[in-house]
Amino acid sequence: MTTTEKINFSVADAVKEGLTQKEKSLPSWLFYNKEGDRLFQEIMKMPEYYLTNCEYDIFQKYKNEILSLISADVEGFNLIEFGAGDGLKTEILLKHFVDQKATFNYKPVDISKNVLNLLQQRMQKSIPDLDIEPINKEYFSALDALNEARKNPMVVLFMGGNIGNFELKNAHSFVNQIAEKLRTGDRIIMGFDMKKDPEMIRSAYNDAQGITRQFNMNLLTRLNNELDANFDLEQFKHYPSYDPQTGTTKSFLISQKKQTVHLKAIDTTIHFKAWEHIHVEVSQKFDEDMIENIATEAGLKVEKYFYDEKEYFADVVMRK
Ligand code: AVJ
Repeated sequence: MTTTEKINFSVADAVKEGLTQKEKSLPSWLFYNKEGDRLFQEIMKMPEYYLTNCEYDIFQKYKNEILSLISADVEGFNLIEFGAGDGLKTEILLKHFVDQKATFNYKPVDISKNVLNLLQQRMQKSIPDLDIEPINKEYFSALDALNEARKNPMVVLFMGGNIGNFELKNAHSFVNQIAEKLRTGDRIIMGFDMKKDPEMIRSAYNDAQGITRQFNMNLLTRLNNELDANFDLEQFKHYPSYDPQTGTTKSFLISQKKQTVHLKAIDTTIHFKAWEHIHVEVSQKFDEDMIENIATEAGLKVEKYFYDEKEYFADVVMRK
């Protein structure tokens, strides 16, 4: 097999586009190959990564209130989850809903068939009475498919603070696009990481053990392996920043000297100036005004903020 036959073309296109722009960048979905998934699991266990427990605590504490809110005045509801992951947190809600004999079905949506299979196995084992139907589609086509058949209201779950990976203006348009497909009375439950002590935020993306550093550097290893590139990892450094004015955390890989990198599989040569950066991730932090603006622009009303005890994180219910 030749090199060009082996390469994954969506990775190739994204990398070529990102590294040949004036300001170099790589899309953050590139983090999540096998090693990236493993490192992200490690990140979630780090003492500095406060996000992990917040949503877990919120669901434990408010599962009943959440159910009351979404099941009032309806005969049943369709619970759609975007990017369900391992389902650990969703399981708390689902178990409670089933125990309370709520009328609903659960439709996890993901573009990875593997993720959906694992999730389905897990849920069938832990909640045998759950009505679960995985949808292996992109988010918006999944909503379209559901809209054709459904009678009951829809509740769209988007947890984990994943909305933070969008640049703020893209977060607005993402919520706008979901809301366009909703009917009056439908809801979105979305997890937002809130503004807090800047030192604390920066540590979450710059941990003492250097796991986040490895997570970021793994991007370069991935390009070396998949695109036959010759990034010298010693010559790049991981640098995260947090700007309290905008609430934006950004992660960069910074070239520590003038150097040239060749990506053989896509026949591309990239020149770096000394201290030139590659922008690799955004992690937006929010306050209530920002969330209010997102909802209002999309024609939604914020019904309720559910906070963890320290108010680090909010699961927000918005209604059309
Ligand atoms: C999965 C997007 C919520 O931004 O906090 C963690 C990803 N990146 N550490 C986040 C991430 C570096 C994470 N999200």
